[in-house]
Amino acid sequence: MKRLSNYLLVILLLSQSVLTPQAQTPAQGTTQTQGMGGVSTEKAYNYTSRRTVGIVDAKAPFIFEDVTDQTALKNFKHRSGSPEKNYIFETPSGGVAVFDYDGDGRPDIYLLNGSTLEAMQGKEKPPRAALYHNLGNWKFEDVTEKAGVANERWGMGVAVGDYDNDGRPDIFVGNFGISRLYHNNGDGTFTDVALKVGVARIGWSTGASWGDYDRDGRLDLFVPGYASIDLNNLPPNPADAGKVGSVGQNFCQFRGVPVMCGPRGLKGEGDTLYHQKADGTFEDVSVKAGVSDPDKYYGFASAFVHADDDDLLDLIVVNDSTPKLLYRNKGDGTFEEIGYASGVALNESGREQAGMGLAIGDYDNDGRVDFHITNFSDDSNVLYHNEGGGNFSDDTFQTGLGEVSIPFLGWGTDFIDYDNDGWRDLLVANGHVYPAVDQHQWGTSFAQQMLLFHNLANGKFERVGAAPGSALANAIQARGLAIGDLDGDGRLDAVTNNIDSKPALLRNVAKQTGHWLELKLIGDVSKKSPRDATGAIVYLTTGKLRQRMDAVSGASYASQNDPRLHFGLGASTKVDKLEVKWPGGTLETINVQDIDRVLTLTEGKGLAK
Ligand SMILES: [Ca+2]
Ligand SMILES: [Ca+2]
Ligand SMILES: [Ca+2]
Ligand SMILES: [Ca+2]
Repeated sequence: MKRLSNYLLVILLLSQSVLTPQAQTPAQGTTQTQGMGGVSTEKAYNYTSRRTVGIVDAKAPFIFEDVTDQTALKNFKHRSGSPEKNYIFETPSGGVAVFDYDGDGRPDIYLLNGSTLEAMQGKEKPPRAALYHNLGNWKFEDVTEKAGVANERWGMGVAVGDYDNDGRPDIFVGNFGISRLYHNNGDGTFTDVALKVGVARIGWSTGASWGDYDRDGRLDLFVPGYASIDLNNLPPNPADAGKVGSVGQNFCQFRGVPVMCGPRGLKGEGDTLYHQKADGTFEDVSVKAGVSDPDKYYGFASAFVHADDDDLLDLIVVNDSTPKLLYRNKGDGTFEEIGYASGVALNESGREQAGMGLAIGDYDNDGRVDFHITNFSDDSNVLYHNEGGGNFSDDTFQTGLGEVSIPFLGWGTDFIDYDNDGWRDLLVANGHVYPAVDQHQWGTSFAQQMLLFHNLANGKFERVGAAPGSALANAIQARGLAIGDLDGDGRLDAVTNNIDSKPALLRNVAKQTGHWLELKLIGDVSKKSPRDATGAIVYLTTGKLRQRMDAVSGASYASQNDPRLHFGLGASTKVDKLEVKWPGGTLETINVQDIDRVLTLTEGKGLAK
C-alpha cells in the first residue's frame, strides 16, 4: 500500500511538472547568490569604465529634465546612518509617495527620511520626512510641520490607502523601529493612529501594500519584514577591520574588501498581514492567512494584485537574496504560496536573486499583469511575463532588459508610458549599497544613472540613451521611485528619493507624445469596494488595442505611485470602450467622450470632470 501511494505521488509530481511548464523547484544545496551585502564568491573582474555613470548619447531624445533645483525639494536632505554604511540598516532607506493628500487635483510628494544610530539613542536630532504640497507650475511648499508627518524614525517604505473610507488618502510608513499610520484629518493635518488601530508594527518594516483581500469593502494591510537586528549587539563593523583588538572578528567581505554584513547570516524577519475589522481596528492574521513567512525571508517590496484570472486579490512579496513569494488568494481568508509553481520564486537559471523593487503592469497588452523586479549589481533585473492561470515565465533577456541591467544595482522600478503611445515603458532607479565600490575598478559605482526603456510594442524593450544634460545622464544614489503627472500636462513625471542626498524630480518633456486619459476611481463601499478603489482593474480599448491598468497600493521600491490610472492613447482621439472591474466584483462599462484630461469615475454613477 505504501509503495502504491509512493507510486501515485511520483505520477502526480510528474503530471504536475508536465502541466505547469513554468514550475520551479527549490534550489538544491547552497545557491551562491550575491545578495544585498554578505560574502561574494564571484570573481572580481576589472573594468576600464564604471558602466553605470557618464554614459550619454548626443543623439538620444531628451525625455526627462531634472527640475529639482528649481523647487523646494532641493532643500530636502536624506540621511541614513554613516557615510561609510557600516551596517545593513543604513543602506535601504527610503520610499517616496506621489498622491493628492488635500484633494485639490494636484498630486503631492511625500519623502521618507532615514535616521542614525545616534538619533535612535537620543544623542542627536533625528532626520525628518517631508511632505511637499504641489502648488502647480512646479512650485512646491514644504507643509511637513503643519501636516505633522515628519516621522522622525528610520523610514523605509510608504504605502497610501484610504483605510477608513472617508475619501481622504492615509499614509502607512514602514519604519526600522515602530511603524506609523498617518490618518488624514481632511484639514491638511494627519494623526498617527498606528497604536490606536493596531498597526504599530515593531521591527524592520519595508514596502507595505494596502488591499481588500477578503472583499468586505475595508482595506487590509500587508507589511513585509526584512531582518531582525539587535541594536545592542550589532554585527561586526567593517571600519574596525584591521584595527588592534579586532583580530579574529568575522568581518564580512565583498571581493576581499570589508563591508557591512548581511543579509545572509542575519536572522530574517517574518511578514505581517493586518485584517481590518468592522470597527476600524486591525488584527494580525498573518499565520491564519498563511502569509507569515515562517522561513523569515528578507522582505523588501510587496503588492496586492490580481495575479491570476479570478476575482480575488493575490499578493506578491519580493525578498532579498531569498525566493520571491506569490500568494494565491483562496477566497476563504487564506492564501496558498505558489512562488515555485508559478515561476516567480527564482530566475530562469533557478537562482535566488537580491529582489529589491517591483513594477506591476501589463507591458504587452495581453490583458494580464506582468512583474519587473530589480536586483543586485553583477546580476540582471528580471521580467516575469504572466502566461495566465497563475504561470509566469522569465522573459528578461528576450525582451532586452537583461544584459544592460547587469552593472546596475536596482531599486525603484515602474512601468510608465512616458510617450503616451499605449505601450508601457519602464523606468528603473539605481544606486549601490557599498560606498567602497567607488574605490575599485569593478565596473559599477555608488551613484548610478537611471535606466529608461522604450516599449517597442513587439514584446521587446530598447534602452533610451541619456541625452546630455538630461536627468537620465545624472548619477544619483536612488532608492524609492514614484510616478505621477505632477504638472498636469498629460505626461507622466517621476521622483526619486536618494540616499544621503537630495531627491531627483524628473519633469517629462518628451516630444511627440500621444493623447491620454487619466482616471480617478471612487468605489462604492455599499457594494464592498473600498472607496479609493484599490484593487480595481480598468480596461481601455482604442481601436485594436485593449490596455489594462490595476489600482495598486505600494510596490516600486517601498514607494507609492499616484493612485490615479494614466493611459496613453497614442494617435487615437476617442476611447472605444472603458470597462472597470471594481474591487467588490461589479463589472461596469462606461461611455467616455473626453480625452486628454483627468476624469473622476464613481462606481455606479459614471464620469465627472
Ligand atoms: Ca494636492
Ligand atoms: Ca478587508
Ligand atoms: Ca510607450
Ligand atoms: Ca507631466
